[in-house]
Amino acid sequence: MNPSKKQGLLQALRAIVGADQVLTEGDLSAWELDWRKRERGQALAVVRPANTEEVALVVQACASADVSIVPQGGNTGMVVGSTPDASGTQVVLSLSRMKRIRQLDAANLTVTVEAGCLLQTLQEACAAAGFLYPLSMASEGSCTVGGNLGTNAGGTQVLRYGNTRELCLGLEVVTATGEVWNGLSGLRKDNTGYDLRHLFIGSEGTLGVITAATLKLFPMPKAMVTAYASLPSLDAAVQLLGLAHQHLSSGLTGFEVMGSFALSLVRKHFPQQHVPFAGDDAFCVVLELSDHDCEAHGRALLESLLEAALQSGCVVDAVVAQTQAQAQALWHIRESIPLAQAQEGLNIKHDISIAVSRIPDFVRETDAAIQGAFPGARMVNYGHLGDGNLHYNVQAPEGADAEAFLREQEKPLNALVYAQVDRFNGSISAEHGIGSLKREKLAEHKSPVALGLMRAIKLALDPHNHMNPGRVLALEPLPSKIPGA
Ligand code: FAD
Ligand code: 2HG
Ligand code: ZN
Repeated sequence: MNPSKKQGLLQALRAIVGADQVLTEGDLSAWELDWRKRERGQALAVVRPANTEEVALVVQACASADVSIVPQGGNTGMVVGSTPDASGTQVVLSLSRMKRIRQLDAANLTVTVEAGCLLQTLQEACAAAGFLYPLSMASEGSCTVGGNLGTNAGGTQVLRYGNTRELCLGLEVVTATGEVWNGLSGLRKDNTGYDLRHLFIGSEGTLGVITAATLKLFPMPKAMVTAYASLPSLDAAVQLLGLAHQHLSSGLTGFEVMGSFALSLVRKHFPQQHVPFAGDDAFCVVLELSDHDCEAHGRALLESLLEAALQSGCVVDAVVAQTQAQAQALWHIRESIPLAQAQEGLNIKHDISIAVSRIPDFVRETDAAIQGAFPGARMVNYGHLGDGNLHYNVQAPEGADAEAFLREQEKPLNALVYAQVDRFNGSISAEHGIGSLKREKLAEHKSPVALGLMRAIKLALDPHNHMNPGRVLALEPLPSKIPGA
C-alpha cells in the first residue's frame, strides 16, 4: 500500500476514534495471532471504536481508502477468522470497547447488548436480574456477543435453548458501506419481508459489523443438577441420551460426551483436577438437569434416570454432584479438554455434526480408517452429543513432531474424515464456522447452487469485498449470475 495513502487513512482513523485507540506498534499478537496459534497475521492497524457511530465512520474511511476490515471480538475463534492476513494492509476492527448492556426488558424477556460485551459478563448481569441467558461455552470469559453472533456459536446448552441464532431477536449492524441498520426491535413476530438478521448471524464478519443485538432471556431455573457417568461405548451414550430425553424432557439442558483419551489429556495437563472413573471405560458423559420446581425434585429425577440407565447396562458408574462446587468441578473437566489439547501440542480439529443415531457407526468406521492410514494418530473425541455435534479431533502420534505431522498429514486426514462426514450426510462445521481454515473444504462439500447463492449475497452486501475477505468464501472466479436465474 502506498505510504502516503496509509498515513492518510491512519490520520482519518485517529480523528474518528482518538489516537490512543489506533494501535500500530508494539506487540499486537493478541489481535494478530489466532487462538490455536495456527496463523500469525500483520495488521495495518488495530482500531477500537467506542460506539456505533464511530464504527460507521471507520468503515466509511476504510471503504474510501479501499482497505479491508477484519471484525474482531475476543479472538477465541477456532477457524482462523478473526485475525488479519500477513499483508499488513487490513484493519482489525476490535469491538472490545463496545460492551454496554443497553437495556434489560424483563416483561419482554429480552436484553439488548453491545457486540463487545463478554459472554460471561452478559450471563452474570442477566443472572443478577433473575434471568438466564443460556449460551454457555468454555471460552465465555473471553468471547464476545458479537463473536458468538458472527459464528452462530453453539456451546453446551443448545439441545434445550438452541444456538446463538435461535437466541437472537434483532441486530444493529454497520453495513459494508458504513450505513447503520437498526433492527433491534425485540419482536418475536415480524414477517415484513426477508429476515435480515439471519444473513448477518453466522456470516463471520464477511457481510457487515454487528454492533449490538437483542437477545432472548429465560426464567432462571430453581436448580441445576449435574451428573457424571462412565459408559462402555458410544452406543451406550446414545442410549443414555434417549433415556435422558424420556425421563427429563425439557429439563435436560446439557449432555456432553468425552472419550477416554480426551480425559487422559485433562489428567495429564491439569493433574490438580479430579477426573472420576479413571478405569477402562470408553466414554464419560456430563449430564445437566435444570429444574423449575426445586433442587430435591431435580435430584430425584436425575437419580431415577441413572438407576434406569445402570439397570439397562448403558451406564457403568455414576455420580451426582451434591454441591454447586462439585457441579462446577465436573463441568470444568469437560471444559478443560480444548485447553488440554492445546497443551499437548498442535492438533487437527473436526467440528462435525451427524444425526445422533448414526454417530457410533461413524466413529467406529472412521476410527478404523484413520488407524489404518495414519498409524498412531491419537483420537480426541468429545463434544455435544445431545446436538449430534462431535469434536472429532486428532493429536499427532505420541512423541511425533506435531508441526511436521500437520504439515504432511492434515490434508489427507481431513479428506478422509470429511468424505466420511459426507457419506453420513453430516456437516463439516457444526458450530465453529469456516474462517480461512475450512474455506477450501466448504467449496468441496457445499453444493454449487448453495455456493452460488452465498456468493450472490456476499456481492450484493459487500460488492468491493472489504469485509473480512478470504473468509468463508473464495470470491474468484466471480459468478456472472445467480444459478438458475
Ligand atoms: P472472534 O474469534 O473474535 O471472531 C469470530 C468470528 O466472528 C470472526 O470471523 C470475526 O470476524 C467475526 N466477528 C467477531 N465479532 C464480530 C462482530 N461484532 N460483527 C461481525 N463479525 C464479528 N464455540 C462454540 O460454538 N461452542 C463452544 O463450545 C466453544 N467452546 C470454545 C472453547 C474454547 C476454550 C475456545 C478457545 C473456543 C471455543 N469456541 C466455541 C469458539 C469461540 O469461542 C466461539 O466461536 C466464539 O463465539 C467466538 O467469539 P469471539 O468474540 O472470540 O469472536
Ligand atoms: C468445545 O466444545 C469447543 O469445547 C472447542 O467447541 C472444541 O477445541 C475444540 O475442538
Ligand atoms: Zn464445542
